[in-house]
Amino acid sequence: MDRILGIAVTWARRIGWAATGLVVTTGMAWADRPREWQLGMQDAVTPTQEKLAWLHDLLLIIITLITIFVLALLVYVCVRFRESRNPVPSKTSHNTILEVAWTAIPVVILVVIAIPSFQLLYFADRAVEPDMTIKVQAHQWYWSYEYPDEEIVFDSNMVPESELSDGQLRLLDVDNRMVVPVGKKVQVLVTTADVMHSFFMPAFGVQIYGTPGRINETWFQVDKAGVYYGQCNQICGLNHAYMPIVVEALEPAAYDAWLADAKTKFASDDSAAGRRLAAVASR
Ligand SMILES: [Cu+2]
Repeated sequence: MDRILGIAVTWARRIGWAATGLVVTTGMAWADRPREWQLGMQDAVTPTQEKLAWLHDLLLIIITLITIFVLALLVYVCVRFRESRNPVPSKTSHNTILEVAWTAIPVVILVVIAIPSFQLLYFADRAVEPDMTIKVQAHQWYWSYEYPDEEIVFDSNMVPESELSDGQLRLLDVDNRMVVPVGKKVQVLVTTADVMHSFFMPAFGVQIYGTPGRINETWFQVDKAGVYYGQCNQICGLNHAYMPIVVEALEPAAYDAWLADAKTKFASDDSAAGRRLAAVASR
């Protein structure tokens, strides 16, 4: 099954790449973002998204087989039992074996879907022994990222169209990226300072609501260095479309260098952190 899925996915990706017209991102490390005429999902860079893609592919096969089967039955019935071919209809109204089968088989199919589905829900829910924690706070209309262990906190605002520099993506690039080390389990705590928002990173398989007065938990582990793009995907007001998320995954040495720099640039002062907490608590 894995092999068949693998081949199907490889071909889906090839078609997707051909359709994008091979957008060239020269001089950049691996990056994933929405692409023109994209088919399918972004490439997985976390274990969660790998499992999500696998489940999606499995469901696609199951639903395709069911649809073909039902369509074939309908066509057969329309042709075989049309009035000219079958002028005297049968009065049959019960068939025990058939009725047991069409109850039991769907149940089996649902169980086959439910087992990996629940496994994945629990897997994605929370990090077991995370390496680090990042607090994500949503605002109308930007994000702030806090690294409590490193005592840094900073805001991340979209780069307006008029200020885009070469290679920056319209509506997707930000002034300050969230930066994480490759291969480390990052616990993510999400909340909001005002209305509901949602932290959505397609290549990570992460989508979690920021709910006023609550802290929601999720995690990711990026296995490939690069720049990844996401967006708020809970309608949160006028500028909902202008609060993108950019996460940069760096190799450990580069991450340490970023951290040293960030500690001087973004040192959290207690009054600002206190104000944020008060804003959340007062909701
Ligand atoms: Cu939002």
